[in-house]
Amino acid sequence: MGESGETPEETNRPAVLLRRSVEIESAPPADRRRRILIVDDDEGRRELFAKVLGHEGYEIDVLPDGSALVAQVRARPPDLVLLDVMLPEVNGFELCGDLRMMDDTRLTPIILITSAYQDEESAVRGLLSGADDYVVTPSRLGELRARVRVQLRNRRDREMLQWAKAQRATLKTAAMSDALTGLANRRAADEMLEPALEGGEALLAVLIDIDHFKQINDTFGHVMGDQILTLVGRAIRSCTRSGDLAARYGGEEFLVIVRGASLDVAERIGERYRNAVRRIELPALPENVREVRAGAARRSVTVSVGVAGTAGGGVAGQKVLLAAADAALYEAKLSGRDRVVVYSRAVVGGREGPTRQSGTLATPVHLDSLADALGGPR
Ligand code: GH3
Ligand code: MG
Ligand code: MG
Repeated sequence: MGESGETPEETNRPAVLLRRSVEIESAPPADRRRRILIVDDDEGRRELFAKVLGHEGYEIDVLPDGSALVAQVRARPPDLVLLDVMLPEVNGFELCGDLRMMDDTRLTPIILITSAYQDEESAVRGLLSGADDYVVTPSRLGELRARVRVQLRNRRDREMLQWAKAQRATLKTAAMSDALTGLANRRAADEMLEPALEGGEALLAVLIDIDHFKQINDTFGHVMGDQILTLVGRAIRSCTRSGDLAARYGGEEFLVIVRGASLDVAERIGERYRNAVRRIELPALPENVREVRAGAARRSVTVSVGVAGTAGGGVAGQKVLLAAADAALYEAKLSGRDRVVVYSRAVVGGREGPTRQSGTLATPVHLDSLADALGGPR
């Protein structure tokens, strides 16, 4: 998917995809008709098994030997394989090993067919070669039916368990994601921040807020507003390193947690995000709002960025870190928007407050008063 030339529909994709995947996972494995593959060189027995198991309601495939086994399981994956031990050329033990090596059949139940005159050793060897069970035939057909049923029941239990696990993972992902942008949400950001700060990690909190977003909504409508939010989210994601976390932290506010970085690089990183958003091409507007847009003189989306860090003149504690980033963001808004302000306690003669690397402080904010106002730990 290219960054430019996208239609407004495409820009909504992450949210739609997320919702759809949740829906797909919510259907448990279907109680479909199970398919059994019988591999036996004795035609009479093959037909007998096919008839007995067909009566049980299973779909039956048959093969006289192992030569076409791989192609068969790929074309029509069985839910269970009934495998004769004594086959011409390649015997059942080896075929059993082959099936266990293939992704398609690694977990497919295999029942070996041994004849009454074969000894215990062949049953043991069969089980050790990867079979799940064996049955002595053809005399004990009731037992064959029961063993097939047990294996298929076990398989179904496994499938249900896998489905439940996948379901849980999907729900967890959804609970940690922002449906509109596909980024992490506030909860995910908080859950990442807390242990990182407790562990004393050097990190930056980069708070990014869209400028005049209310005006964008008022001028172009909420649908376009949402599309722009999605595009901003994508721009932010595109410059976030793996291991860092980009989250939609509030309505039109984003938080990036940059790990292993100190305030020395804060401004550069903030600028990276500011510029990424500046480069966004706005979606094509419907005819009737084009004139309004020209009148509104807003041809690009801009953001203000506040950065605070825990190392090199930084602060400690989650609340204070975020409040410091917020104070820096506030300063960026006050001093004209579309800019980056870094909160540093080191820069202005030991005074604490948000500061731009160049320029003067418009509103110094003291960490003490910040923490007091928040009533939390520093
Ligand atoms: P500033 O430059 O000071 O940040 O101005 P602003 O207009 O961006 O800030 P303000 O806080 O006044 O308004 C934020 C707006 O963001 C108001 C709200 O309707 C809009 N908004 C918040 N969440 C969403 C959303 O999910 N979709 C849309 N379309 N708009 C949203
Ligand atoms: Mg045979
Ligand atoms: Mg805003």
